[in-house]
Amino acid sequence: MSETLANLSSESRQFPPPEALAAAANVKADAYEEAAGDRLAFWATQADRLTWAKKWDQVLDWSNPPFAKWFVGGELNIAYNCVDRHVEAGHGDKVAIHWEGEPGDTRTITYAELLKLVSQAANTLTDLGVGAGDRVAIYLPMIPEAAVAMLACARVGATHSVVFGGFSVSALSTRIQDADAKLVITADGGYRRGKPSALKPTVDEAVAQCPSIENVLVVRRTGQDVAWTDKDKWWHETVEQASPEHKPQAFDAEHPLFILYTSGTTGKPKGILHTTGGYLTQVSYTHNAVFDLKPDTDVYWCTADIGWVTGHSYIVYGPLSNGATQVMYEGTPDTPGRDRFWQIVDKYKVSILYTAPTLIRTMMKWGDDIPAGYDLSSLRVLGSVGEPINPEAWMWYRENIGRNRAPIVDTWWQTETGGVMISPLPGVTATKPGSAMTPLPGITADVVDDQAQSVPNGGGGFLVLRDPWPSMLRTIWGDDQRFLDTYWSRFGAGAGTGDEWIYFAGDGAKKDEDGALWLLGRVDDVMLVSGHNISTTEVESALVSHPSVAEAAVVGATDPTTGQAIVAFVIPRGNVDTEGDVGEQLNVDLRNHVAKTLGPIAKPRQIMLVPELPKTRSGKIMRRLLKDVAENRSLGDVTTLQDSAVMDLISKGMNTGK
Ligand code: 6R9
Repeated sequence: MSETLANLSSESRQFPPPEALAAAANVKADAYEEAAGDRLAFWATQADRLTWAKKWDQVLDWSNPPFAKWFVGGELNIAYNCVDRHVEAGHGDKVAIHWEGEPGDTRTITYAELLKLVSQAANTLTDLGVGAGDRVAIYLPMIPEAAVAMLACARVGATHSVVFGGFSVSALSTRIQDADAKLVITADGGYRRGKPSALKPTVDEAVAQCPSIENVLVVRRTGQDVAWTDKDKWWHETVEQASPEHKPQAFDAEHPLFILYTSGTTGKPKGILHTTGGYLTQVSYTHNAVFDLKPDTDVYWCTADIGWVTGHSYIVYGPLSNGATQVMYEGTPDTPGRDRFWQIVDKYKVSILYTAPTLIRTMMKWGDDIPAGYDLSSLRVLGSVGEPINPEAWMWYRENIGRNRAPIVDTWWQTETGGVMISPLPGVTATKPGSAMTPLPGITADVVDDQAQSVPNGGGGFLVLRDPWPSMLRTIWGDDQRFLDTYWSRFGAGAGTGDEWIYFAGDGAKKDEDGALWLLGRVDDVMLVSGHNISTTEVESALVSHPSVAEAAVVGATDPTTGQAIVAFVIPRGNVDTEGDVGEQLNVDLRNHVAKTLGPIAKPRQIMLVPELPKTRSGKIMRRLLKDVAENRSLGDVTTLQDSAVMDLISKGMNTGK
């Protein structure tokens, strides 16, 4: 790369933590010093949050980098830690999950009931010949059985691979084949956008191509008709009839817990492998620290899908290991109305809300008056994850949802990191809108140049992680070489330039004058305009700061004069007129607005006003597809797209120049 990422925008607003929250916070400022003093001792202390059947002998074995072993010699059962021990401690009647189905049906599941369900499911897995070392694919909607299935796998030592319900036949079958799974757990369907949406036909087609699958366990959710094969078993005829007694067995700290596939931009999906003791230690610690969870009084709600790592770490393993009471919601945010989220917050008195920038921007587009109609006074901590949150969206979240009271934690992490790595602490950090701020205690993140040299404050470059952390990925399933090549060969010992092993995250970042970290998007998406590297995030944030804009995505398209030119796709706010001359004028205004905010080099060549943007199921904008449109190419792989009709709309608009 010719020069470090251009660092164009600046932000001076800052919000200190509320005093009462700071005074009672689970984690205070001294945690940073404690962890900096002796990092391994710090993580050993956090591992004591868990109940171990056998204590470890060594905190970290890094003798064969970058293949880490944490809590060597330790043994534990994850499901025991997430369920049984809370019941044993007398919290059996406490609500674990307030589940809200999309059509309005509800279920309340206490920890004692969860123990029964998980034990029954574990017994069924054993009956079906699934045990330690086997792989199970889970393809379910957001119903409690999704969490139960994951915990049951963990309980018997089977490694789960959750695939987003709604992914295509080919996405599902390649994941089943790569992991060589024995069992699929699925449902007849789930509810999305007000109607039942079938899952079973996709599984049937996929399983036909996957000889490794011996059985398919089917939850009846919608009651729709399903075709039946001799591999199929109903959940209610097996699990719900099984014995509720199951004795958990302890597994080694490095026993494989799950594989989760990330698609990346090219090539076949990478099966990210996580193991047991280090993973649970870090997700439990970070869930407690970042959200300041008070298990006796908080009602926590993470709006992610279980098919995303956020659902694994911050719906299932983090919250349940901490004995939290949480809300789980099946459906879409606009069913039956655009107020569904705020109605749920009000109904369950949610106190901690964890959601994604894409949803915040969508809510912004729908208008301030929708949340204004609800009592949101229960909310005390707000979280964001998945993409950089534009300062404008951050301020909207703070004012309209947090009512200028609740601190926002913008949490940076990845499937690969397992748990949150960079985030404010709600009782400690004075936050800046749009910044993930600083690495958590026990984490060493840095921003470096091409030569792996740390950049000074005010500089930009590549985000890296310098020391191993407990919930780090252990490898890419079945492909150690790809693990080395993707994450460890760019800098440091993996590249033969030093003794240190440096993890390359693939994100661009900058340090501001105070050393706070600002994430700038994927390095692959960085645009090179007349020799300047410009981040997609900064141009998008400049666009979103215009009062007419709800959401924006920018890409670099090949250009004969500048190498690449900036093409922006913009969704206007709900009330904005985009017809005829008014639309033309808005287009000119927006281009000028970016030039004024960031400098003339960042002025988009072209702006497309569009009704929607292509997103993954986890809400990330798929810039790769927009680039195909901007460069007039046929579209690449669309199998992980949330709604494939969106691309037709955008391509049509592009061709007619609208
Ligand atoms: C948890 C998750 C990882 C990529 C990551 C980065 C982006 C996630 C972010 C963020 C800026 C944040 N990302 N959180 N960028 N600020 N708070 O999203 O995992 O699906 O593997 O994606 O998401 O680009 O590298 P995953």
